[in-house]
Amino acid sequence: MDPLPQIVEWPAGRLDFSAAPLLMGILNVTPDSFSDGGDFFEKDKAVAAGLLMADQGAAILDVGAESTRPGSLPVPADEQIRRAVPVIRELAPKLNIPISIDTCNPDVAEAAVHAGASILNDTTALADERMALLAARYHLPVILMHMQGTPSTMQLQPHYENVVQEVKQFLWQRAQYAQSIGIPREHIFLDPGIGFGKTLEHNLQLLHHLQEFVQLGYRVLVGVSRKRFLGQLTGRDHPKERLFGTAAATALAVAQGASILRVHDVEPMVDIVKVAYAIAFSHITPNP
Ligand code: HH2
Repeated sequence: MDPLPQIVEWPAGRLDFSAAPLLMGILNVTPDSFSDGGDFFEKDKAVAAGLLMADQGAAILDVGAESTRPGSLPVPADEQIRRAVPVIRELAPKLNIPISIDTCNPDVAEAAVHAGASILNDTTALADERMALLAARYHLPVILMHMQGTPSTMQLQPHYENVVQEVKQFLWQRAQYAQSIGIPREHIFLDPGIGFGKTLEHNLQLLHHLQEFVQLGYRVLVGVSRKRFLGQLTGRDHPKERLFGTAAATALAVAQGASILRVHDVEPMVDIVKVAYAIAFSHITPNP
């Protein structure tokens, strides 16, 4: 397969992969996200947090208005729009990095795009055809994530014969589908969906074999930040105590070729990504 271009451009944005993997800063405008629910529920706090993450080195800002933590229920589209759109509308003109919208609802996605978002982060990998058509129509990059089940029940009894093969096959098929409706390969990012219908063992298997996902020929995004499997390994019950666990998993994902790391704590992860990437790929990122 041809190598992917270092610079990925689309009408409303651009990502430069030439120096090092990129950080996606998480901005949850929710009252109930698993680690930062309520922290950025007010618009002004959310905008300030977004600007800070961009300043700290985030290359993408991922705005989400619906928690997908285990056991959570869907948030109606109009409520997601009420939460996310004012924040995106205010942030977009102030940022020189793209905003992604973390939703599987096409109405939310379209409202977010009209407000200034230009990447679709879909935890259901374009299960709703309208998401795919939206991405194709506006030439938007898409993040295709794997999830077994739905957030409300996904952690009850996750089961796979071979988690790595099954998740890889699913993502490959979704990527083929995305390309078949006109989304180019460099606009497709694959994500194994750490914590989405997976036991500790499943998460570790996926992260251990991450390189196999990179070998599918698409860029890979990984979201380990503060997640429960880190608490299971370290005994740290509070998500905000999982910074070092996040750092270890992030560094090892970088070493296996991940291109985008979705994180809450942008500032420390900048250094972690640089060092991990330099060691793994003998690539020195110039300091500004
Ligand atoms: N993880 C979460 C949400 N969205 N999107 C992608 N592509 N990959 C992920 O791993 C991922 C995601 C869960 O984390 P967070 O947004 O912090 O929590 P919540 O869903 O409770 O808002």
